[in-house]
Amino acid sequence: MRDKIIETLLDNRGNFTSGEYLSKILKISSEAIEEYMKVLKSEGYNIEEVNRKGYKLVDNTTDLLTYDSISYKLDTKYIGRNIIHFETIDSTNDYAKKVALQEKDGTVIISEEQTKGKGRIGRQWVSKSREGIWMSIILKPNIIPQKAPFLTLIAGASIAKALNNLGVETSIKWPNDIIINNKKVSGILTELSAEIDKINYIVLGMGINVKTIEFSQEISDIATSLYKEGHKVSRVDIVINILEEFERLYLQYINHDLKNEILDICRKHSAIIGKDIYVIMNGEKDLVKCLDINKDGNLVIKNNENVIKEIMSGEVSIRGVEGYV
Ligand code: BTX
Repeated sequence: MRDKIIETLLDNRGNFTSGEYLSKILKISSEAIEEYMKVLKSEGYNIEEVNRKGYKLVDNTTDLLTYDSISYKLDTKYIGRNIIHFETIDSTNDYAKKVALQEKDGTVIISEEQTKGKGRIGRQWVSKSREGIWMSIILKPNIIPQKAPFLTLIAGASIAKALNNLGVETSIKWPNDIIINNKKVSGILTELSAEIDKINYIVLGMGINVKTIEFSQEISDIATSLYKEGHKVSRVDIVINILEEFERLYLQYINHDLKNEILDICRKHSAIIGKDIYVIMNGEKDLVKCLDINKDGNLVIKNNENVIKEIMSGEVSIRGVEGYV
């Protein structure tokens, strides 16, 4: 019933829906409608109520990242068909790992805020309430564990493509950052649970800064958000686009081992191909030239002795010669 009320308000977005109409089509009393409205308001929906006109969803709360707001327009087979939404949580990746075995393949965990958002190798990911998209996708593909790191590239490609669909140009800093204006607008954290020859589950975490205007001093030089760069895009639309793009590219990869479109997006949007970059590995920092991303998704570089090498994603960090990219 709750879902039907939201759906009706969404169908009538921007206009008032009268209580009488709701009680007629949903076949419940106007008192019951009032009770449901109270519940929805307590969940964070901003519902305007005007005597004799009825109820209207105020636009900015159609941007809550709930199952109802997202599933309303989502066109996927199974990625995001089950969404678990929190107002606040420690980390969506940590929660996803706890429930991965019992939840369906393709389940999305999403939270308005993370109190312990994680980056790679124990780093922190700042995830303030309603300022961005903090979500994790639970995946159980029937592929060998060695093929799992490529999923980070698929995630990066789908974020870049999704933002591009919404009119935002980004670049990808291999393997796991999305960049605007030389600053990080999004990061990806892939975690894997596997036996030697079998994946139990993969948790693909994505953080996207959408509405933040002021970043803390520690990250203000390297972080940016869509709003800060002048792109006022709805969080719901971003999530829908990412899940749709991700499912398409992911199915190509796990079902048919097709990587071309993914690699094309990663190369076309690459922030580092053709540039001199620092590769930081095990505390060592080497200046190299970045040549390409190869068919396995590895970075091809030429070191200062002119030797061409392949670097796998994982524990490497990349820095630009003159700053973050
Ligand atoms: P990373 O290790 O590449 O980046 C983390 C570094 O980025 C931090 O050390 C800090 O310098 C900087 N940073 C921290 N917060 C932000 C921010 N909001 N925007 C830009 N830069 C920042 C990248 O790790 C992977 C991040 C994944 C985050 C998602 S959110 C949903 C999921 N749940 C979870 O706990 N993590 C993932």
